[in-house]
Amino acid sequence: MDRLRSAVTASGVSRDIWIGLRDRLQEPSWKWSEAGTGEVNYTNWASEAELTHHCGAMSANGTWTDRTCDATIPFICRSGGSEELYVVEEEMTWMDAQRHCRQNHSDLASATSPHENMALWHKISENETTPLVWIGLFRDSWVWSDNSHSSFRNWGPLKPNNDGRCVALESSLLYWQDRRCQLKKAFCCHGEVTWKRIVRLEMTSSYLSNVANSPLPEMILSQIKGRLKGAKVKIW
Ligand SMILES: [Ca+2]
Repeated sequence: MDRLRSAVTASGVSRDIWIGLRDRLQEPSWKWSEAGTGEVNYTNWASEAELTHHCGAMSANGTWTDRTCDATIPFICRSGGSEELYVVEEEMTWMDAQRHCRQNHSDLASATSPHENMALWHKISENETTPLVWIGLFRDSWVWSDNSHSSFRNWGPLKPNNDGRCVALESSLLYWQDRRCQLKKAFCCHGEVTWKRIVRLEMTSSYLSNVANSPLPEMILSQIKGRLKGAKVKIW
């Protein structure tokens, strides 16, 4: 997000710009809020058959349940690297809880294995007044155009508001919002950095008075081209 902001600032574009996230119009899939967690493989749903909402919470017995994301309940954050878990008893919506965790810790905690799930459950069980807490589980149908699995989302308040299936970074550079894909906007690409180096080679001959009229330069050039065959070198 910081690199994106720097690139947009450097470009001088002061309107909102397209980023590579779009709605794939398919069944939403579950993801973890924490970066680098990839697809959700391990699950611990109390009942998988009746999942209808878009945000995930952990019950007092360690199983997961889905809730509408606007529900206000306590939540559990993780601090990056330290593996430390923090239960925040203040009741918030899932999005506000995510924002709180990102600002004060690392992110809403995820449970990508039985071991991690146990750790979250133990932490939550320390306090009997929190029967249900938000964990970093959410589902959406947004996908990145480079097919990466990043679950990083940076929606502005009350976004997405379902008025478009493509995503733009707002001109404030703070948040994303959904916009109609037909709109024409500046955009930002990413790719590998290509380094270019130009080498100039000058040759002089002490025994040919008029090199330009001799076949020698062509012969030397074809020898060099032969040696550099296959290398990404342009000779002119
Ligand atoms: Ca919108």
